[in-house]
Amino acid sequence: MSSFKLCCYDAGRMERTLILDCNNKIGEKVKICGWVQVRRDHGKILFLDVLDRSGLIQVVIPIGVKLIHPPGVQDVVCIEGKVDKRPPNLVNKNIPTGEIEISAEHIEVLSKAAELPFDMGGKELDLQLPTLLDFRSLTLRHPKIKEIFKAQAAILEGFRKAASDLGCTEIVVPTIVAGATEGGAEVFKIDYFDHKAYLSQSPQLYKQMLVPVYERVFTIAKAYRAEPSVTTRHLAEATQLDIEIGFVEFEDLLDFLEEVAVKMLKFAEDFGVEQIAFGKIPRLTLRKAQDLILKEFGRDNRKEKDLTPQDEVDLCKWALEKHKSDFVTVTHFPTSAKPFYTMPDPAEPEYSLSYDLLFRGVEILSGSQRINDYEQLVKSIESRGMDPKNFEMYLQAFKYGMPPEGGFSFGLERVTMHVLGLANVREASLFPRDMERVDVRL
Ligand code: AMO
Repeated sequence: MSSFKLCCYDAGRMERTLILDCNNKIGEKVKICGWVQVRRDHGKILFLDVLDRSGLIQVVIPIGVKLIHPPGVQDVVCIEGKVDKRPPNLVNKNIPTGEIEISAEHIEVLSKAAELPFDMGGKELDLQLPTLLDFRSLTLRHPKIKEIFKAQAAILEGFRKAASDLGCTEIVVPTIVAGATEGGAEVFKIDYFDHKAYLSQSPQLYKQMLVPVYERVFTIAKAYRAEPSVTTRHLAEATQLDIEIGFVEFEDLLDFLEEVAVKMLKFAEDFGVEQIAFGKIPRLTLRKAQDLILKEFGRDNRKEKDLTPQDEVDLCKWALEKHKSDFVTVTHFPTSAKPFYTMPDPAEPEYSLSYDLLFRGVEILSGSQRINDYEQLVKSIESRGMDPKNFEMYLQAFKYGMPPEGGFSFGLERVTMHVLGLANVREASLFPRDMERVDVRL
């Protein structure tokens, strides 16, 4: 006799089987637990699509069984029943459990969900971005949205692997800091007891301080930018994937950054990523890149100190067409446009030993060889109107022996956005912060 009830978790019953493992249990009785994704009422038969961390399965609640409160969408359920093979004409080739279904015998609702503010059952979640973010803890459950952060987890794993392969030690650095690192204006001030402090704009200074300790380091760090503009590519809180390496020359750094980018993204390729063109990555100085923009695209931006967003798009178009590469490396940005720690090119000091990596039309990484000479670094800080006293701890690292060194930083959300072809960087952050939102709209 079948029994159906709405009740609390009953610990004495069967052990849970993961949904995907039901494929190996045809004809057996199982208990699955998960969320009701979709409910279909077909006259007297009720179908539920139930989802757990391993996958989704169709559950059939047979004819003749009356439920007083049939489970609804997003209810958390545990269902006991028999695993049946589906008739050949009802096989669903789109899911790994498409050849089976569960014929329910016992249903517990562990947690009842309130009525949803919108339909979550479709293949796509067709919502405007503000609504998608207003209901973030709910919309993250949708299979299409979940995929984004599975891909992001793979990017993180790929980065960690590539950094470890280079011999880097992982470090964790502070986000409460005494000063701005990347430039004065875009920094959040905080009240720190009776003092002023700042939220870190990047892990830059700390990763450099760790070079004399471990020689090669990496960190995955939060970076805070008080960006006053609302764009599709800027967040107020971003995640940076940083590497810093001692005993290197400029060309080595270019090799390393390209190697890490390729390894990291190859690792993520299996996670819904649009196929990436891994041709040999072209390298251009900023001036060569600007000449190319003039020649190929007819825009004269040779006086600009940086690439414009359209330049980045066009250079990537060119790289894909001519070099079958979704990446381009651009080097030698003007020294005056770069942070104080950037090494000027000894051959031409108004340009620096710096680089950006562009990917599918946007900058996903930047970095440089650093000034490693103590006196030169102090002068560089002073030349930008800053006080070396505010960098005392940082400067110690250079005073007591710092090899030639350099590094780079990827923006995790930008990488995620562009490998998946998302329209807005906010979609690539679990809980994005911008001028208008800290979870809720401000
Ligand atoms: P930079 O400021 O260029 O360099 O940042 C490195 C990378 O971080 C990402 N990023 C952002 N992503 C989203 N929103 C933002 N507001 C944002 N700001 C930066 C970008 C960018 O390429 N310390 C140096 C790196 C170094 O020299 O090693 C730095 O922070 O993808």
